[in-house]
Amino acid sequence: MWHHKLKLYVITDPRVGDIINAIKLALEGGATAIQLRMKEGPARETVEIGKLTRKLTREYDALLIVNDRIDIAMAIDADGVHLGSKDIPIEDARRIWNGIIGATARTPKDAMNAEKNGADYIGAGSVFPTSTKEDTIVIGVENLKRIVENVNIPVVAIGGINHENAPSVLRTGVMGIAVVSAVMGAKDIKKAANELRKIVDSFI
Ligand code: TZP
Ligand code: MG
Repeated sequence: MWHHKLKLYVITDPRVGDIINAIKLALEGGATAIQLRMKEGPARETVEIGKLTRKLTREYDALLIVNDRIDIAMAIDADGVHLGSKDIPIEDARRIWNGIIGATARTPKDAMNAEKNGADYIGAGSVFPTSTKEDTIVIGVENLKRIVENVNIPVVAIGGINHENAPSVLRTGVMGIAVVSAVMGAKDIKKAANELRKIVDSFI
């Protein structure tokens, strides 16, 4: 089962210069999943980076999830795709994609709908304020817990999660934590991933 690979879910940051090197360091440190999140730039570039990421994630036995783009997920043989409210609806994605489908949710209602429509996991947040994504709504740990309690599929928490607040997030019963800055924004990416992984391992 792939669920346990949601533990430390590291998302790429376009602000990082050498994305492939950053991904390698995150995997060395103990990331169990990598999400390729490239909102801008040509699809061709995302596919190129995606193929290299596919090789690396296989080497480290980690999941590869593509944000937004089911076509790119297919082209690079990713394990999953992560879909938000403006992306292809889950039920339509399911007709053309046998892999993992993750769905974003801010409320238990969103999460229950996503589960009903065929999502395999929920990305819930933003748990805390974050400067990585614009226009996020902060839901807090209490609402995160309500989401976890209302679905049967695994929940990954996202948004402003770092080494300090990770324990409070992990106590809600999530299957993992998804981070951008706490790993990709660290001076020592490998060390940051390794320390977060240790925290996650002490709970899950
Ligand atoms: N979706 C909700 S919050 C967020 C995304 C992609 C950004 C999370 O980034 P960080 O740096 O871990 O707060
Ligand atoms: Mg999206």
